[in-house]
Amino acid sequence: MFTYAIVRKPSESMLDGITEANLGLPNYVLALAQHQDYILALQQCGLKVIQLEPLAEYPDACFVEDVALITPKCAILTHPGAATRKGEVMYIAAALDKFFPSTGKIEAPGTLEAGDIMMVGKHYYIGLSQRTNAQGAKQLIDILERHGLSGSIVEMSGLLHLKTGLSYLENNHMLTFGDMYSHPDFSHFNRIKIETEEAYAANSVWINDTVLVPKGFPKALSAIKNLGYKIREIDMSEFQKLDGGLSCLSLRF
Ligand code: CIR
Repeated sequence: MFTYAIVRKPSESMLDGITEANLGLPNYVLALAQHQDYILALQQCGLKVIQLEPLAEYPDACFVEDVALITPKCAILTHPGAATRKGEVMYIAAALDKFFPSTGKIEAPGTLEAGDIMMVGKHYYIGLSQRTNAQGAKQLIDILERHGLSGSIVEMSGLLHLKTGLSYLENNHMLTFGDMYSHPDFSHFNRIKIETEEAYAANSVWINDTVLVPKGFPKALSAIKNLGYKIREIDMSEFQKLDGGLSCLSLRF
């Protein structure tokens, strides 16, 4: 169960965010409205939402999930692989200080973005991507093991982050897109296959028995409903234009 979420309001500079989506520039006013609805959805799941101020100098700073990993035992600051995102970390550190007496940290030459990390109970799967390298993953595994948790490295390709193609919905259920469906690391889960045209919905988020699902993906929606979850749809169109999925807009703990 989660109690809190941390989000960061998008800055107008989000128009300069990193993207390979080819969906055009986001509309800032619409993005703010979608972000407000995202916050409302978190609150409807029972979470207390901590809202951080926009950071104009960091266009991707609203994607807070990437700059820290919060576990029930510890918080870990990441070291983003994207050069323009490295500076976001000290700002999230300031916010986490209030909740966590000490935090671990990923250091160069390790890189890691927490969009590449999927939690399954006490185990953390870490995808190797353009943003997360093996040194970063190994550093994280060391920190996790010091806290009685575990981690393992997932080889993958063609995804921005591990959770771009994968979401754990608890109760052994997992959404999988593309190669992730047949990936041997996940063969023991009940894998739900997300179709190519609905790939974006592979990043959905379980929060206290509700699943937040991006709006506009009917097959994924009904597959998740069939698992017995309550559903809350959120229009994410303006964040999708920046390759941002549902999970990356919050840190949940
Ligand atoms: C980036 O490329 O870093 C941002 N435009 C999107 C980050 C999305 N993060 C995530 O899926 N965890």
